[in-house]
Amino acid sequence: MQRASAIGQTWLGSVLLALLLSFLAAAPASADAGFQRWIAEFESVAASNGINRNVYRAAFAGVTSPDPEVLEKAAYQPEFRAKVWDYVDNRVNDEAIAEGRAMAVKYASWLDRIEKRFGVDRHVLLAIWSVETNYGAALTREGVMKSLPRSLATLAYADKRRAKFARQQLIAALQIVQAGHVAPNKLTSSWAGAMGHTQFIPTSYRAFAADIDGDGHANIWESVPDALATAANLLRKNGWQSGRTWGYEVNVPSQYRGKLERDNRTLAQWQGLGFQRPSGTGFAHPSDRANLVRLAGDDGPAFLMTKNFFVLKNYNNADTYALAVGLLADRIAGYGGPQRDWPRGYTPLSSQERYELQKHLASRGLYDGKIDGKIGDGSKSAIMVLQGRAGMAQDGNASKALLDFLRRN
Ligand SMILES: [Ca+2]
Repeated sequence: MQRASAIGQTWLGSVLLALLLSFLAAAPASADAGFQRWIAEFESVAASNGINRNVYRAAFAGVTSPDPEVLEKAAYQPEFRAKVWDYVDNRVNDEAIAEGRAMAVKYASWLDRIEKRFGVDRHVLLAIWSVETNYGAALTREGVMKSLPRSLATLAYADKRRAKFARQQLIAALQIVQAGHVAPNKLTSSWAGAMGHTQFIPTSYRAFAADIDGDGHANIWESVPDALATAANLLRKNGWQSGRTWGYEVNVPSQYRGKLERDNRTLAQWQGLGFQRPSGTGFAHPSDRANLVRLAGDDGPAFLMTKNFFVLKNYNNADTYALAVGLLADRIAGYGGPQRDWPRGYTPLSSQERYELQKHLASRGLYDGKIDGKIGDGSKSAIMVLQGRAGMAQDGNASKALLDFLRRN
């Protein structure tokens, strides 16, 4: 998602937030006078930004209390520091690849038009759509998308660190409503204000929204073509190089183990140093410049990252994000994955096996989260409890050995 950089939590902040959450939980939902006063007062800020009173009131119709779930999510701190392969495995897997290929067929003619207009590779757009909302599935999943006015007003009112961001995004969102691009009652977003199939925050929507289906509105909430075109426009305006790959895996000559990290050279120069491409992927020109990136050290795959990798980071400023999008795009396009595996230290599971693992954990009463084949904190905690009971090392890994153990016991 397009978002502000992560905001650290202090111990004191967590305590205050916990107190606030318990207060919110205790107070009747309809009786938050402070919040209602905030909404009433912010109307003049909106007015000074050109927002019409009727638009403002329609957007806040029925919003009377902060959303405690928004504050919970804002306060959430991951229990485990995700390893790069956990992050990649959860996003680049057989299910996401198959769905991406199906979507490439379903939206082929729209993707032709989007590629022609913006010059951005269709497989990259499909991969972004997958990573952001699982091809739109997250938009209709209970509790994921919320009222944008309520969510951002909650952050502006009760989350000091995000208040400025929330106020700015709220104004931009109201401008989008006022321009008629979305009805006030359809203005939904993630808890942090990311909207639609490709998760744009309101200011990014205003900068990059594209209407490819030609109805006069960039409807990223309901029109897949508009959402993909908007993502393409963001990449193009940030310097996407048409017809070029984002990067590719290389074999690192032994004398350069642990060396040249992030060095910038042309691909011809890299080749001259002995860096070889082990498998075929997208096109790059020998004069293109690239940085050497190893996200798991010398024991994991190494990549030469070209300009488009860094353009992808405008979407979400994390190497792991851009890598997952790039790898998924390659797989949807029919290329293989990295030849060198991640140094997981265990044999990973297929998507089907991950579902099976979660079902085993649920049937033992250890896991009550969603059976979605994604190994997040909930699944990892459940695995660790199980490992503890079975006298195994509590590494939380969703391994083939663990699944075999569950099948036997
Ligand atoms: Ca449209």
